[in-house]
Amino acid sequence: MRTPITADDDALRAYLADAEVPALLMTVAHLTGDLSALRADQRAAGWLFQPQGGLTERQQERARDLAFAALVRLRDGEIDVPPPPDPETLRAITSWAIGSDTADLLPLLAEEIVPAGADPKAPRWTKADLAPTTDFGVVIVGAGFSGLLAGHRLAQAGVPFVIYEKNPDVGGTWFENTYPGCRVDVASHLYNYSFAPKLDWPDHFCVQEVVLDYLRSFAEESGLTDAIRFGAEVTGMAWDDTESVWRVSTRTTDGAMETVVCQAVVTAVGQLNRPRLPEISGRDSFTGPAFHSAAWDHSVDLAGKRVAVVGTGASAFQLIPEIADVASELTVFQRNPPWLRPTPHYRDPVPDGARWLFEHVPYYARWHRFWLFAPGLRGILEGWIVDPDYPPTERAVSALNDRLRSALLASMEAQLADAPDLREQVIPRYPVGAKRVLRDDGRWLATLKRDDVELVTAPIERITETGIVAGDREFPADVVIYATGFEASKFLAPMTVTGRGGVDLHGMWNGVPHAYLGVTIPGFPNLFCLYGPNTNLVGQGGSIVYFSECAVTYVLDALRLLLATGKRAIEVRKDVHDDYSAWVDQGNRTRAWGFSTVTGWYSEGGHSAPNWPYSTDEYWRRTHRVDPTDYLIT
Ligand code: N01
Repeated sequence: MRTPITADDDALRAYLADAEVPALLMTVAHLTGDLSALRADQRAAGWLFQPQGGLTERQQERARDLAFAALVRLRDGEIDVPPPPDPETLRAITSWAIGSDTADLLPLLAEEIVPAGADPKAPRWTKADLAPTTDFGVVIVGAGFSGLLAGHRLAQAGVPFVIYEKNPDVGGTWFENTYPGCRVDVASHLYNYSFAPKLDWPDHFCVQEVVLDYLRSFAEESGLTDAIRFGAEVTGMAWDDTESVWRVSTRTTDGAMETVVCQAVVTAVGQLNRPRLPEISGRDSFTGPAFHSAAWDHSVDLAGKRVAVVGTGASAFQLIPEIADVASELTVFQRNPPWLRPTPHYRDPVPDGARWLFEHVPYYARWHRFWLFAPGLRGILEGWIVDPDYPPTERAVSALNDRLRSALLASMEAQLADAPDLREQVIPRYPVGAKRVLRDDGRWLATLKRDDVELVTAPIERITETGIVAGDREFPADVVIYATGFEASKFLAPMTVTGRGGVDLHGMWNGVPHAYLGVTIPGFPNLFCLYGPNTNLVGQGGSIVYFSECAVTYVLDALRLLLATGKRAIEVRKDVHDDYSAWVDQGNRTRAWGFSTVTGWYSEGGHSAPNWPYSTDEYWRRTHRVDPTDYLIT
């Protein structure tokens, strides 16, 4: 919550030195109502990728001077804190910031630029208003980011619910992934609920414990903890056509089984939850400790050990630099190298001045969030779109994609000047965006250059009792760590899910999962998925937390519809679902990950089950309200 400004002039100047200047200028225009601050020659032309939007020192100084004057007036009571911007002002400020007209984005943006404490996405109805006597309860599966959010919104609407969580704590992936170096690679200030922003994130990209603490505090403060059954895994659910209820089977950690009856189910089990161990011959013969990155064995002391890590995805990228400092030797087995996006402040703390600004300057945190979010609304997506006339290859899928490649390549080449031999191994041979682009502050390549670290790119042939064989060598190891990712395309596995007429969901999907807006599935009434099929963002800006908010808004609206009509079941029409799925598949086929043949979880077997191929605002628009004509309400 914001606290009043009492700082003297010198302190104000010092705080402003740490500002994100484009966001600061937007704040100044809003606070003062003087849009002349938004001069064409003060625009952040490099807004998509460059620090401070590419503003020169001179431009930044001018902006800080304006901000200083505005903060002094605010502190001295010469101006009041204004209401949120009217549509015209919102359009002027945001269009200026990103260099294109934002008229079509205004309803979405109006939810973003709000006073501290506002929650414009909260349901504006309660069950008590709509259906006070209807027996209606919801089971939520999972107490991670999405499940807690769903619980919070249902509580706001007065709809009874219970959350089943297989772990002994909240957090989901942020509880389970405790490997050294684990941190979020989406900016922390975006990686929280829009209505519960944390203004004092210690780092720009916070470590796992801090994200987990945020979720624990949220659960406590929202009163959700009592509604969570910890240590209880949902093993399956079956729709009862006669009663129009779901029968949900659970198993506790001590083996007790239970079946609960509810009117609706919300699954919030994540896409990246079930670790995938590689199918490599001899894997079980290794006699030393071996574990997956998402099930870290903290009882194993890596100090002085020869450690082998399989994989160079996002998890390996974070843990390898950490364990290189402890292990006596580290061997890294890589199939495909990652593209690296320069992010010099990736491991830096948020400077004191910036924290002060977040906590004291009205709306600054909101404009800063918009600034982080804006690439998802305009800009980034275009870089992944396949241009059939280009023509696309495994080097690049469009001229813009090739320019991105050149920029990332230049940053890598600069780091490889003293290690030319590594070049062949670490420069990807697939288009930028076909796999997750990782945030780079130089530590990755610096680690691979170490004398006690060896990068092996020969394919792994087998695992022995004492090490890993690749190419014509055996690499001895005391410990093997599998940073080999998750069963991202196996949605809702290993639960059994049975819908109308006893249809088995996994059988119906047959390895190709789809859901309308990632949320609803024909034949499976009153079942709602969060972070479901095709809702994973590929660097479009925004965050999965934002997508979950969109999906939860949609789920609540569907429940509103159901309760308001007095009906018992809401089910997406098959034709609507199928048309939508075809549209999403077509989008994915024409993105870098759909085009490229590189391996990875973005696209498997020629189909992308996880990814959303369009813009963030497209998802917002489609999930903002339920169109009743899309559904059968019976
Ligand atoms: O998993 P991955 P991850 N032999 O699937 C390799 C999120 N995340 O856990 O590239 C040899 O990306 C595989 O090789 P290849 C984030 O969304 C977020 O690292 O497929 N190698 C790859 O190198 C991320 O994208 C954060 O050719 C094998 C690696 O293992 C997602 O989680 C942090 C192999 C798997 O990489 C998954 O990341 C961490 C085999 N048989 C993760 N099988 C944040 O910061 C697989 N590989 C928020």
